[in-house]
Amino acid sequence: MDVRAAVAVAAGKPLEVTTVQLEGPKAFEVMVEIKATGICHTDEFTLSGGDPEGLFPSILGHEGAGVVVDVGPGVTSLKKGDHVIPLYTPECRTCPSCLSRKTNLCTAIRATQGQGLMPDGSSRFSIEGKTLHHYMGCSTFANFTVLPEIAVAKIREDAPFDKVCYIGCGVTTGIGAVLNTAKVEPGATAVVFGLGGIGLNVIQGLRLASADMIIGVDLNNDKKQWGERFGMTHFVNPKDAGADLVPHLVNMTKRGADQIGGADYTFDCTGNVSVMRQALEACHRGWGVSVIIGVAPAGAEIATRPFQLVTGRTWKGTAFGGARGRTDVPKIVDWYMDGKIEIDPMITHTMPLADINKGFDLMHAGESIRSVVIY
Ligand code: NAD
Ligand code: AHE
Ligand code: ZN
Repeated sequence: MDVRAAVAVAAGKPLEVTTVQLEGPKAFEVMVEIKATGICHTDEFTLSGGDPEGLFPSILGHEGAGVVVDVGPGVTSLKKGDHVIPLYTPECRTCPSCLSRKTNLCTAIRATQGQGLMPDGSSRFSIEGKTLHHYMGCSTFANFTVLPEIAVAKIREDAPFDKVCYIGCGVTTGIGAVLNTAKVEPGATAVVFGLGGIGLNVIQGLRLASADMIIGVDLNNDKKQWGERFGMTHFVNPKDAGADLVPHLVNMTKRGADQIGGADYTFDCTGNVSVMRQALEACHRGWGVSVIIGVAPAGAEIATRPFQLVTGRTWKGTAFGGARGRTDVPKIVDWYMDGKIEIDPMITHTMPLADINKGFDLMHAGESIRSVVIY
């Protein structure tokens, strides 16, 4: 069938909005009509050419919500009409990773997903007979897409697509990094580097976890009021602290009889490897935990003195906030619907698919928190 999609034709080029062809779902697959999709910094990262797994031509997008319109043979957990969120981290519940209970990184279909293909090794998307690659197993920059059944979370029907699409990546990643990966305890001190679509969700996760001191760090002073809106208690612009940023943060986090300083938890939400080092080194000696959320371009590497780890700091990373999508995403939708977490104010811009490149422009200009394409 013909569908409308924004095609990533080559690295660094604007998306081309056009008609492409989509095959129906095969065994254990479903077709979903995407009603809305957020634009995440990771889409920009791949489009820029920085992603070692980036493939062109492809249909990007991984932060969607929509309705199941067709199911392939063998599908048992979904039916036509179900409201769903696509999952770039699937949850098969049978692979060694799912069964380990130690990770959310299901390995059932990771190899083909990284090749831009469905689990049977083929693509459902094409244009004039030429193959188009899927992206992160989702390809939500198309008004219809095909997904493996294990990569779909069924959600309640009263949740608005144009808001809960953000749970498909940014909300779950930020809040999950706090609750699942760092396991922040009440009263903790925390520093969040980068107050964009992810960092603000880390901040609201820290508020949910009852952290005491939540320091936000961003180069853009406009982010101060954004951070405060979601629970940030202090703001630092690295341009003001200069080379002394780490000692400055360590000093700020000295409390009571503890004159060593350093945060209990820090989070990198920038994808900049120098910031990742600062985040680790701003952690408290003996117990500080630093969580890397940002994704860095091909060739980038992190560095620190081993002494930083010898003296008890822990460096961790998280994908999709450690969330098991089919289990956790419906719960996070409930949290939103019950008013436990906020989404609406972070969706600063909406646009039709035809204007999707404006969403990328707004991100580059630092003017948006989240842009959402509404189909
Ligand atoms: P964004 O562009 O909305 O926000 C990034 C923020 O970082 C901006 O406010 C920017 O001003 C700030 N910043 C940039 N350089 C900085 C520096 N040197 N010091 C302090 N602040 C700085 O991006 P986003 O959507 O919030 O995504 C953030 C990162 O998280 C990206 O790298 C993205 O690819 C990654 N990400 C990872 C996961 C995951 O599962 N691990 C999920 C989603 C996004
Ligand atoms: N393909 C990149 C890595 C990109 C990456 O780390 N992606 C995160 C999600 S970012 C969402 O906005 C992720 O899920 N990682 C786990 C995985 O299996 O990809 C590269 O560097 O090769
Ligand atoms: Zn994302």
